[in-house]
Amino acid sequence: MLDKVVIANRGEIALRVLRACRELGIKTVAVHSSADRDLKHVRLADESVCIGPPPAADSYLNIPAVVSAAEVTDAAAVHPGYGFLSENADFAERVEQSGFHFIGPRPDTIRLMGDKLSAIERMRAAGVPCLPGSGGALGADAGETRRAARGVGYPVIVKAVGGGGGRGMRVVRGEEELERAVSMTRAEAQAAFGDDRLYLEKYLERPRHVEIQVLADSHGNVVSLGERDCSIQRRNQKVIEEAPAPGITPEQRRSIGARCVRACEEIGYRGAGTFEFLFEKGEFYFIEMNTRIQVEHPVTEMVTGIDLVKAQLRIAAGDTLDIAQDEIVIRGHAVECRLNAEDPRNFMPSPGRITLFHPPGGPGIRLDSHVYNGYVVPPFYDSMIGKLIAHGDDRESALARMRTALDEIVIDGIATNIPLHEDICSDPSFREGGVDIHFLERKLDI
Ligand code: MV4
Repeated sequence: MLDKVVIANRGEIALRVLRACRELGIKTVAVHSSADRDLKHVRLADESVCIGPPPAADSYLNIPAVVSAAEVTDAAAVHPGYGFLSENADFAERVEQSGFHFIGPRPDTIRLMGDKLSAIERMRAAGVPCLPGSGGALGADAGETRRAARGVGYPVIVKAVGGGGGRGMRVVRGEEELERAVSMTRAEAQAAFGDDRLYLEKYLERPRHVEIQVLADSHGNVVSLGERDCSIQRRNQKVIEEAPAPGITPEQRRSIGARCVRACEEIGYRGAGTFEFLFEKGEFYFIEMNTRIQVEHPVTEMVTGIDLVKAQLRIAAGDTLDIAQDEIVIRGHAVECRLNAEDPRNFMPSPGRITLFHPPGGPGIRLDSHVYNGYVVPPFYDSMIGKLIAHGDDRESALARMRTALDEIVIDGIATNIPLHEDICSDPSFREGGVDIHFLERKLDI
C-alpha cells in the first residue's frame, strides 16, 4: 500500500480522503492555504504544509508548491480531490515526473477528456452513444457550418471545445441565428479558454443528467457502479443528486454500463471516472467524461457499499480490483443534498462563523462535512460546506429520512440553503421522480 499521501484539496473532500487513508493505514499530508489553518483535516493529518496565501491561484492551484510539499514530506502519492488541479493534465504529468503516483488517470487520458471534441469522437468510436453532431470542429466557412446544422436538424447547440460545466455554449433554433451564434460563441471561447474551436450537436429540450460511475485498475479490469441522476441543478451547479436514477431499468443500466466499461478498456482508463450523459426518451447521449472523484460520489457508495476513495488509493498502489461486475448490486436508494453557505433566496455566498452546529443522525444518514462549532467559512472558496446523504430501502424512504435530517440539522451564524432543500424535497413533482435539468430553474421562476 502507499506509505504517505498528499491531500491537495480542502474542505469536505480533503477530510473524506483523509478518512480513507486512515482506514488503509496511509499517512497523510495536508497542504493548505493560510486561510485554512483551522480546517478539520489539517488538524487530523499527520503533517501539514502551508502552500500559500488565501487566493486559490496562489495556493491550491500552485503546481510547484504542491509538488514541493510532496518532496519535502517524502510522500508517495498525491490525491487531487475534485476541482482545483484534479483535471489538470500538466499537474498530473508533473506529479508523475517528480516520482509520485497521481491518484487519477494517466495524464494523457486527462488531456483526451479535457478536449470535449476529442472525448466525444473517441467515445463514439468506442461505441458509447453520442448526439448527432458536426463530427469535428466547425471551420471558418459559413456554408459548411450551415450544412452541418441542417444535417443535424434544428434546434442545435454550439459548444466550445474547451468549455464544459455549462460555459461557452449557445442554443440555435433556426438558420437565421446560426452565423451570429457561432461568431459570438467563438469570441467567448477564445477569451475564456484561449481556444476558439467549436462544435455543434443536436439540442435536447428537456433531458435529464444521468452519469455512470466506473472504476478501472491499472491491469485492465473495469467495472461500472451504476448511475446517478444529477438533474436538480441551478446555473450548472448541482444541488441534489441521487442513485439509482428514477425509472432506469436494470437492463438499461447493464447496457449503458457495459458500453462505458468497454470504452475504458479500449483507452486503458485508470482510476475512478464518470461518463456524463443526457438522458431523454429512454436514450443516453454522452456529453463529457470526468476523470476525478466527484462531489456526488457518496450516493453511489451508499447503494453499492463500495468505498470509492479507498478504491482510488488501492488502484494507485497497483492493486487489482477485488470486485467483479456480477458482484455489484444496487441496494436501495440514496439522495444527497449539497449544503452551501449561501442565502436561500438570492444564492449570494454567506461566509462567516458557525456559532451553533448540530449534525443530524439516525439510520441511513451520512454527513460528509468538515464544519464544526466555531468554524469560520472563509470567503475565498466555493460555498459548499458539506453534503447530507440519506439512504433507504427505496426512494420514498430515503427522501423521508432526508426530510427528517434536514429538519434536525442546525447550522447557525451563517445563511445556508437548507430551506431550499426542504422545499425541493417536499415538492410533489420531485417526489414523483424523473424531473429534467430545467426543473429547479422553472420552480424558482414561479
Ligand atoms: C446540452 C444540453 C442540451 N442538448 N447539449 C450544460 C453543461 C455541459 N456539461 C453540457 N450542458 C448541456 N448540454 C445538448 N446537445 C443541455 C445542457 C445543459 C445541462 C446539462 C447537464 C446539466 C445541467 C445543464 C443545464 C443546462 C444545460
